[in-house]
Amino acid sequence: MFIAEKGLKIPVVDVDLTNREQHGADFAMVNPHRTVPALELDDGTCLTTSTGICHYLDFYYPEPPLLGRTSAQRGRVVDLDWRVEQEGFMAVGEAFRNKAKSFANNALTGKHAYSQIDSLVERGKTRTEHFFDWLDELLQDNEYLAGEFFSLADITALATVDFSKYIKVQPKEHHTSLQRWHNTVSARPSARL
Ligand SMILES: N[C@@H](CCC(=O)N[C@@H](CS)C(=O)NCC(=O)O)C(=O)O
Repeated sequence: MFIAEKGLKIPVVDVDLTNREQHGADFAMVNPHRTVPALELDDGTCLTTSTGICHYLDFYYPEPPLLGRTSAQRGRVVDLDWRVEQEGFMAVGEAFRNKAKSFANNALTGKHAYSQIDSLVERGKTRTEHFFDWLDELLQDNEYLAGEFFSLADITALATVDFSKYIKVQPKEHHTSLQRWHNTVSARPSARL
């Protein structure tokens, strides 16, 4: 979504996670942490987190700005993006990965085998509900997460809210600001790719 918002064309190589391609020798050379996305730079080095990739791309292609225009805006966007990833994305992941059979020995990403912990399924769901409460409150006073402008924090939050359908936790009817924001950002052409 970030790449589409920037209007960039970057060659994409799909990694088949359902067939554990991220654990194969080829992908381990790209990203030893075994997660997607990864971005290979012209000098052959690789960036291995969405945060690193988005900061890199924003520096080279500043328009349209997706990390804010001022230092204060940038600080706010990065602040929010980190919180969304930690308290939203990781919460959904906690509920999802500790339940899905395909993750029986990979409850955490990466090369080490971590077994599932049943009680983390419910905890992840509860954390996701609390995340939605927080998001709704934030969006009562803000059109987008960081204020009047669309940013990386909105992209991470949209991915998180959409991911939450897999753990059967969705924004509630009373989350009217969250629903309004979700409709707006989902309607962007970049969200439909
Ligand atoms: N935003 C994080 C997310 C990384 C992440 O959790 N990626 C998942 C897909 S959304 C993955 O690669 N999973 C591999 C696996 O489950 O083994 C990052 O860029 O590092």
